[in-house]
Amino acid sequence: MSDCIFCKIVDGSIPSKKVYEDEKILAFYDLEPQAPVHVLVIPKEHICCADAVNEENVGNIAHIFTKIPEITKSLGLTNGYRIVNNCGEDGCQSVKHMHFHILGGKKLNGTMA
Ligand code: D5M
Repeated sequence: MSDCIFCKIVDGSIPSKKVYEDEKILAFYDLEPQAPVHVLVIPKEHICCADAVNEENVGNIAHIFTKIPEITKSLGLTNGYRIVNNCGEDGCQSVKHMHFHILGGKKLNGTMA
């Protein structure tokens, strides 16, 4: 999508600090970190949010989860981490390209909302 900032990160027209990339997914540091380690993992395909996951594109999302152990190990997150996905207005999703926040590097607080 031409006006999507994460699609622009995928095509290289907006720079990012990459931590992992393959043909289906990209992981890069969040610009506004909310934990000592804060990385976003996205499908390269533009999927707006969890509401738009279907049988055709779910392989890209599944692939993210198969790579998260490798990505988190490379980030030194050997004692756990949190995965967050915000969806839509009430979920406070600000970038409308599906992404998973990986947060860690300290004992995170226990509240979810
Ligand atoms: O989270 C969207 C996240 O995306 C938020 O934590 C900031 C981050 N962000 C926005 N622009 C960039 C760029 N250009 N690089 C890296 N990180 C970025 P949400 O769940 O939608 O609220």
